Amino acid sequence: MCLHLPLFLYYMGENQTTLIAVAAAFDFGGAVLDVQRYGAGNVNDTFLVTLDGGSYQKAVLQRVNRQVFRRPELIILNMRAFMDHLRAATARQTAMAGRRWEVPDLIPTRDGADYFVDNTGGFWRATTFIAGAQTYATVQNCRHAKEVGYALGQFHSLISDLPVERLRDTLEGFHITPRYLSHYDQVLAGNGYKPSPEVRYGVNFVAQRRRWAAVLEDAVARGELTSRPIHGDPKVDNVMIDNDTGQAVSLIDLDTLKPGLVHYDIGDCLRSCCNPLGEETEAFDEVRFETDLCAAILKGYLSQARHFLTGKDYDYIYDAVWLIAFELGLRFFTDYLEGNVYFKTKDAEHNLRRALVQFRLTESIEAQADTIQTIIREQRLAISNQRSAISYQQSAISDQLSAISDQRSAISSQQAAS
Ligand code: GN1
Ligand code: MG
Repeated sequence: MCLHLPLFLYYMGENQTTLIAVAAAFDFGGAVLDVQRYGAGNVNDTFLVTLDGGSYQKAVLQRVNRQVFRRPELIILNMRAFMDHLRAATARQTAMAGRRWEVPDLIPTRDGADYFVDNTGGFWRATTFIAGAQTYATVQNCRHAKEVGYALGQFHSLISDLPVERLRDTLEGFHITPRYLSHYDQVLAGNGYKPSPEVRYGVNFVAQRRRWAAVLEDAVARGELTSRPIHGDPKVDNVMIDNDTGQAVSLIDLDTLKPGLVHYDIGDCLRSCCNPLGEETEAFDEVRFETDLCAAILKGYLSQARHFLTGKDYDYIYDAVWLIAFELGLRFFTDYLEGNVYFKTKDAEHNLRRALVQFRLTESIEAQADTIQTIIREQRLAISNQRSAISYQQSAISDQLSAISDQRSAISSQQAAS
């Protein structure tokens, strides 16, 4: 049975009937049985659709937050550009790697469009569900961490030859820390906040570190780092792990796939995965950046990313880890001071608690700066040693080939002479 419900139902709020009616706008090829909230995104609303036969058993339905993404159709354009590029590349690379890798695909509406806008202006899109795999809110162990790193490396590697000009800017200013800082200054100047001890701590915290906020943007201005296609949000929750093999099989949530620095992604992945207590913990004093997890993630990441990273890219990895943790703390803190207008919250203090977690994490990164720098240096050295070993072997092979060719010509001159 297929459900076709009138659009006025959308005005009734977000109940089953409403959601089923929205889902019925998409061409799943089967009847919609159920639509349930899914995942724990801080910005968009995500639902899992269960279907009765047809082309899919399950699908993911999302309502894009239009307060955040002012032009959600750009997200769709980027997803299309990405998928067109990836189809060929994924087939090539997974065949080479001999392992599963999947990309969530857009499911069209019954009218053949890539998205559906409801009567209230809600912007919906549906994507394929990746079966037999799940995401985790926190990293489970070093093996999991290495897989998360692999997923980001695989993603970057697959899009490293997608011309960045083909991607639109879906979220202007995203990860440009100096912009978050000037917004914070404006909010703070508006002084509509309670000067609690936590707020005083946050204000001091930001004041002591603000001079480093432009570290990556300054490197861009000097021409040391350049814009490339990025994921934008490679936190641990966005990496799908195969239930049987424990291997990463997809990096989902493509809303912030756009031009940026790979450092935003590397920093975000590390700040998210090396914090085993997760973003939502309230055990602030126990928040720690785990360097063993950091080493595992980088190992997984570099196994795929080594071929496109430049020397300058390596130079800024530590700064990226520090900066993105600081930046997310600043974003949560600003949102708290502004009255929680950006991130979804459970209560009025939720963003403040999240900010404290990221600030503690930043302090832990600072306290272990030498260890983190050493991990990066050692992995960089191992890759460069492998490169020299390969180039040594290549030159030995080429010497042997020229010796063989010399012998061949000597033999043929002897034959010609006799
Ligand atoms: C937001 O919506 P979600 O959970 O995928 C945010 C990210 C943050 C993340 C922190 C568009 O991602 O930048 O790192 O929360 N996304 C946007 O959990 O701002
Ligand atoms: Mg996201």
